[in-house]
Amino acid sequence: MTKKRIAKYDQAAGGWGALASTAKHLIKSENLANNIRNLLKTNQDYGFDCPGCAWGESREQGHFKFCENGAKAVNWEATSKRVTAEFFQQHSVSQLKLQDGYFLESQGRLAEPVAYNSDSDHYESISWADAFELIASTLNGLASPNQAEFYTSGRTSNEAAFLYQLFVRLYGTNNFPDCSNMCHEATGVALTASIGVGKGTVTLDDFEHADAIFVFGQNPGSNHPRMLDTLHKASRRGAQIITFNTLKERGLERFANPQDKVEMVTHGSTPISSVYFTPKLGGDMAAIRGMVKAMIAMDKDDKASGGSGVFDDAFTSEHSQGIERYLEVVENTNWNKIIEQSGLSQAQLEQAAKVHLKSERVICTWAMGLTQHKHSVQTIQELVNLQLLRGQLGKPGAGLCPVRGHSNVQGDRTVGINEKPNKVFLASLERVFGFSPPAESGHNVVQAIHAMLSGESKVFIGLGGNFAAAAPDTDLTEEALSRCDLTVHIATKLNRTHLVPGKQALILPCLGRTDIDMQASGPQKVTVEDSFSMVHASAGVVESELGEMLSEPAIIAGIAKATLGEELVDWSEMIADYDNIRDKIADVLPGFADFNNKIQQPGGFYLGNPAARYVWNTVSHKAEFMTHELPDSIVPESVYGLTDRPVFVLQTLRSHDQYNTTIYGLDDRYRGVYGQRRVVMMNAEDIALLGLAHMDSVNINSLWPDSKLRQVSDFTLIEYDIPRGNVAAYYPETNPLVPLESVGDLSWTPTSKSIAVEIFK
Ligand SMILES: Nc1nc2c(c(=O)[nH]1)N[C@H]1C(S)=C(S)[C@@H](COP(=O)(O)OP(=O)(O)OC[C@H]3O[C@@H](n4cnc5c(=O)[nH]c(N)nc54)[C@H](O)[C@@H]3O)O[C@H]1N2
Ligand SMILES: Nc1nc2c(c(=O)[nH]1)N[C@H]1C(S)=C(S)[C@@H](COP(=O)(O)OP(=O)(O)OC[C@H]3O[C@@H](n4cnc5c(=O)[nH]c(N)nc54)[C@H](O)[C@@H]3O)O[C@H]1N2
Ligand SMILES: [Mo]
Repeated sequence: MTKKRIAKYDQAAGGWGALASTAKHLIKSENLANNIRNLLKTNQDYGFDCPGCAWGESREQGHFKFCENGAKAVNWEATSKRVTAEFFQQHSVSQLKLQDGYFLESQGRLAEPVAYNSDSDHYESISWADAFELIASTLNGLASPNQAEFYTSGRTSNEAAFLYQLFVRLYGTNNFPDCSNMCHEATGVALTASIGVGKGTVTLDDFEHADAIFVFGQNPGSNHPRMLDTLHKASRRGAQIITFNTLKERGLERFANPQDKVEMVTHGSTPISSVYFTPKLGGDMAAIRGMVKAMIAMDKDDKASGGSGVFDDAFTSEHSQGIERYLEVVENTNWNKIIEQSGLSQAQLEQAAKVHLKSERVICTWAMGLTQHKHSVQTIQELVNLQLLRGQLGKPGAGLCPVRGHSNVQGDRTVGINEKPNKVFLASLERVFGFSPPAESGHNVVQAIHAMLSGESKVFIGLGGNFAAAAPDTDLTEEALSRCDLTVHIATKLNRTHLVPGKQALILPCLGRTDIDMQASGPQKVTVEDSFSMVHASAGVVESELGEMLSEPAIIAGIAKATLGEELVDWSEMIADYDNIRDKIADVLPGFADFNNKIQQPGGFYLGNPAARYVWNTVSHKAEFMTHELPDSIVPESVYGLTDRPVFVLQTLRSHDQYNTTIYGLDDRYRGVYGQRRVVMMNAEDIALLGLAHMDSVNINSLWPDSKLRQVSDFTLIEYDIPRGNVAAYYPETNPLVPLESVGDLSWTPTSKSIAVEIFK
């Protein structure tokens, strides 16, 4: 572990620093040979899909296709350390609860199934058969299938996810809370209403043709490092990259590509963003509206001087609906409100508008900076409106690109992990499997927590993930889990959630992406879908000591067989050869015809996107201009009355050394934070206003109109280049501050990027 210190990082992102860090994490992994072998197979044809992020793979040959943070993810999984029943004999659950997440995951891979004994407060060895029987008898003993919650985290393969949703729907519920509910849900909701499909419209090739790329609310330097490779190439061929980010993220400023021999030898680097705007948290809707308002003025000027205007009138009249009302509402939004809410000047927004107008082909990308606010759906729809006005959908080099998080979160949705399944999908399941699946909506993450708290739901099953740490309002979420009759965790590593058992609890160890998955017919592959709707195969390569671990599909099949028998589905046959699962996916989902053949081709196949072909599956069969007023304020007005202290808006975000709740190390190199995570970043003038000083130890309280105290303490206040009134701190340490009731309109996503807080000594 490095020593605690704060030191500004002023080099480019990537470069030798990234290689040095990769080497450090490799060496630390005490499984060096395997890990190097693993890295060489990452994202290669016939290798495995990187469990890091959902960015796509370039088809270039001869490249290594992992990044510094992908390497950390691979190393972390491929450790030779094992957590066995003996480990649990030595440590009670109460003792383990005192440890942090870093310690828990560092103990190694979970190696055998264990069951919680509440008398001794220890997990103890249990056979797979007994574990499956305990789950089956508990599920079959519930008064209604809707009393169980089936969570999914987005690393799960298409095969495991499809089998899981099939089992759960046969059992009788749509209670599918999943990580997507906390992530890109707003994207799905917004895009479905606007353009008739909840996914991005671009492919990786489009980035080679874009004249401008607008990057909203994401930090690719840490979270999608392979995206920097794409932006680096775009920047070098002269494309404009316009960034909107509350923080000056190093990777979006300058990048030295470790794949570029000249840059590495000369210690050179490439500027990434041509223009970098730092809006206030939650200010992007106002910023985009400002751009459109500026464009309207330019359109009028142009037409007045005999031009044809700046919008793509041919596109909007043929393909869209609702433009008049939208333009009227934009014209009626006054500049003061736009400037106040975005924190950007009129001149800046006019400049951004001009870059957009000068570019024939524009891609807009975004991630959590847009999706985790109260008005996220409205913000994303505002962005769609901007693109529609200029006809930036459907043509090469242009479109919408939500950058997904977990490596298969998009695929999981495609194959049916959805608490609000559409009718066509359900009808298909019914046709193929001969049962009528439940039609009423199930619970999302926040609804599941409420249901467990109230006693309505009694069983929680987690296919991966770390629910207790990732969900909002940590105290309430832990309380919810502990009220269950049974909690079950299918996982690779020990985490906080496993230490919040229900009355009974199981931890079931599973294989990861890098492991060889051997079934009756031989070694298996699985499939995943990336942010660009490319579906491809992934197969583990490393022979290691797997103990009693089973694959995710095998565990799901075991639970399903014990609970439902094999009348409607031959679960054993399904897992003997995953081709059988894929044949069923192909029967159910139209885009997957000939699935098993298609994944033979290197790079996989493209699922397609109707909106990218001018086919709009909306009610009107046109792209919709969805029109909303700007929000009155970013956090509820009522919180200002709750305190005499100044109110700040807090965003909770990722460091460079973590994968969601998995902490690899305590450094956040590009932000100059070393050896610690309990820091809160604040503007120097705000620190002075509070009468505090850089490096002071502070408490943070969140403000919400209920009587619950939500507080984290012993945070170090650090001076940071961040807009006044905004602060930033790491997730999951600050999840206790996110009120369960504070969710996005229509999306139910916890508002992790805009929490009202007060900060004091
Ligand atoms: N190494 C690594 N890779 C990952 C992950 C990881 O934890 N580690 N997580 C994966 C997952 S599940 C996801 S969802 C993605 C997350 O990828 P990101 O969305 O990049 O993740 P965050 O760290 O939440 O970063 C949010 C970014 O948006 C900015 N931001 C926050 N609020 C606003 C706002 O209101 N407006 C604007 N314009 N900017 C804002 C922040 O300053 C920050 O740069 O990454 C995936 N990849
Ligand atoms: N405050 C705040 N909260 C947030 C966010 C935020 O930005 N701020 N981001 C949200 C987002 S975008 C997301 S996606 C969620 C993430 O929420 P989750 O997906 O629930 O969390 P992870 O930390 O990714 O889960 C890590 C655990 O997954 C298990 N695991 C790893 N690999 C595998 C595997 O191959 N199979 C199985 N079965 N298990 C595996 C390991 O046991 C590991 O401990 O968190 C959300 N929560
Ligand atoms: Mo995510």
